[in-house]
Amino acid sequence: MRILLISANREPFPEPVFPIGLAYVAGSLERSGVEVRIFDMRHGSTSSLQKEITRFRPDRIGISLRNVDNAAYPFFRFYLPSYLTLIQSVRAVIDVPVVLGGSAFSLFPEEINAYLKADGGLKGDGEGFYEFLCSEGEGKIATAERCQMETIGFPKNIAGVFPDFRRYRTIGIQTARGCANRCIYCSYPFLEGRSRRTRPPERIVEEIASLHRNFSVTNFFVVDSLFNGEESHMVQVLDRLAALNLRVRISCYLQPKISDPSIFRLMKKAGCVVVDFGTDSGSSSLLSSLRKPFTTDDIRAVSRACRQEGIDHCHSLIFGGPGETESTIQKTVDLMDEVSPRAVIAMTGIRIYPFTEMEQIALNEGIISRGDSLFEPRFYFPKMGQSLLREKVRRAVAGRNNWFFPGEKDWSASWGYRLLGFFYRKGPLWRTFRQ
Ligand code: B12
Ligand code: SF4
Repeated sequence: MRILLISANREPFPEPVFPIGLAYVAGSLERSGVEVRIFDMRHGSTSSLQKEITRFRPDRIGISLRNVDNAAYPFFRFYLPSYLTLIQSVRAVIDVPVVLGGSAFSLFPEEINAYLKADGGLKGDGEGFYEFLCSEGEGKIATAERCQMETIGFPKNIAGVFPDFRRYRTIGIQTARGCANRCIYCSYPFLEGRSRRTRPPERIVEEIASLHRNFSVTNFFVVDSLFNGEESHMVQVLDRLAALNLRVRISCYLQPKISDPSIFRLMKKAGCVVVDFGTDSGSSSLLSSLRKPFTTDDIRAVSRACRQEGIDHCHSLIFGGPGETESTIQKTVDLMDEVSPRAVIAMTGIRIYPFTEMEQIALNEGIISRGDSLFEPRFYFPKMGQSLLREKVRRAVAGRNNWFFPGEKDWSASWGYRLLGFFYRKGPLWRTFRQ
């Protein structure tokens, strides 16, 4: 069987992201004896896709849909019209089943299948794609079994299967799936599961070492919702990486809570020199209303430890949770001033996802009504409303040049931003901010 996998994502902001989901799907198909290729719409045109389809003559086409929208307010972007154009251009040259997957599809399977008039798809882990196709699954929407974490991995020769592989300056690596926390707005536990499933540390480090040695990859991003979701597992991975002494640079998301600050020394030794903390707020009352499992003292402690070890870090915030007021906004700004990270990335308003507590809160507060679709993005704002919230945040942050608001401008269309990305090649763009 021949399967062509297409990555539909073209979004360049905040950086083009390597389609790691498809790399793992391709790896599992290859191990099942399928002849597989990946085509990337980020780097290819419609006509080059059509040429590739005519040349490869796949028996099935799998399309990976990562993003529904950019989850940013007020400049939100809805990507489905571009996916519809893509699927129409596929149908114009071949008549084989076109099957969907990816995080966007897992969040809104029925809506997306109907919008794109596709031949069904698989929600959740894509490692079960071959079994899904073999059980005549196309035409249906199925939920994948959670896969065995020791079986996941890239194809043997990723650059052969995926010719555009070398065009990515940062390659994703996954060490675990799932999150046991219950932050009120978060869709990750729905997407990956409510318990944490870890990959064997030796497999993760082998993957990094082989990408480094065979393809000269030096920049990696750990795509886990939280690299430190299970600290002891993260430490095992770091220990093994540090022992190999590879010349690699690793970035990751962490929750701002660590049992022992010396772990940051180990991180640095392992090459993990860029950290993005999912901090959300600097106000204790907001942290508890969002159900964050850490305190403002934890935020202080991790920032201090990063500074001591020379680890570049940023804090990602969300303004506008239930109970946000002028005073909680000010507390957050004060805490960021105190801990002084390289950058602060802040969203105002919270994208409401299905199956989250936020959906229920928004229903109770009359922000959405029962039966409303959340497919086209809807946002939660606290009682003060969106314009006053944005105004108060703007005023509180005035004069600080290390703060960045992704939703306040259509950055994808900004040439300045693209040029910055072209010249700056060592990790996330927020590292270009002056401290
Ligand atoms: C890491 C991450 C980032 C990092 C990426 C860093 C990097 N260099 O890779 C950064 C911070 C840059 C980022 C940015 C953004 N992100 Co993001 N990100 C994630 C996160 C946490 C993990 C994604 C990942 O790589 N997962 C690991 C891979 C292995 O999983 P996967 O892609 O889902 O693939 C599996 C399955 O989906 C399936 N599958 C995938 N494709 C296919 C295809 C077929 C045919 C089949 C059958 C199966 C299948 O199989 C795969 C293996 O099991 C997810 C949340 C999550 N937990 O999923 C959000 C997520 C994908 N991001 C999201 C968003 C919105 C964004 C941004 C638009 C935010 C913004 N405003 O800037 C940008 C867009 C960036 C871009 N250029 O596209 C949303 C998308 C949902 C939505 N609202 O549209 C998510 C789901 C988070 C959320 N809010 O729920 N992100
Ligand atoms: S925000 Fe982070 S810690 Fe909270 S549930 Fe989501 S992934 Fe887990």
